[in-house]
Amino acid sequence: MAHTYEKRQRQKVKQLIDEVHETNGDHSIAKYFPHYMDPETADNLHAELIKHHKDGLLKPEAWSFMGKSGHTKRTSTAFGVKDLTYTYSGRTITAMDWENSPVLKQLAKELGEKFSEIFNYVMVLRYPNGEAGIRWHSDDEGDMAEGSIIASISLGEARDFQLRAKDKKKRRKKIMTVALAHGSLLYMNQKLQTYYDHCVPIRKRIKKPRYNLTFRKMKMKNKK
Ligand SMILES: O=C(O)CCC(=O)C(=O)O
Ligand SMILES: [Mn+2]
Repeated sequence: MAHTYEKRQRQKVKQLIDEVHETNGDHSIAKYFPHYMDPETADNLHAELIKHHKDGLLKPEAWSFMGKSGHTKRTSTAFGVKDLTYTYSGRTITAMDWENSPVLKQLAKELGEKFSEIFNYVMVLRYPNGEAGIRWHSDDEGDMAEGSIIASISLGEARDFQLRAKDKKKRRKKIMTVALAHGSLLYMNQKLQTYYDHCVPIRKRIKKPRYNLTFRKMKMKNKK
């Protein structure tokens, strides 16, 4: 059973990556590492994130749209070079110093070595259940350093992650979906953000939380 599931996941991911390569010609790259973390390391990191949540470090994100406003079901926070900011969808998330989360600081170092990148910021998102998602978007904001890749780690309940070409003519098979597993790593290069959008769709049958960490390199001028 688990074997069949794994096989299906591998096929889906292969399809996702092949399609990204096939449709690009612009060197957009997504790579998925389903077992990046061994189960014990993943569980320990998950426990650490639950602790950050219980300590009240994650906050709901404000939104306003066409005269309406509210808060997302997701909560978020960030760690990194102290006071480095990231503004997206009209809200700014300011990093707490890495020293507030030594585990994330260490992971930033490891991932940085793996991908030859200097990650100075990690955004932490918590989806309390499948009622929370993130709409179609790309992470191509001006705050990100030129050429910065994103290393995305998922913990807790697996959630579907979708990719589609921004260019409607290139969408052909439309949407690529992969369920991001506990302890997995998704690598995205910056060109992927230029040519593709991604989202985490709402899945009402999912009742448990999921955490997502996106390690990024921000422009250093973005300090408060
Ligand atoms: O939760 C995810 O896997 C994606 C999160 C995301 O797209 C973002 O933080 O920009
Ligand atoms: Mn994103």
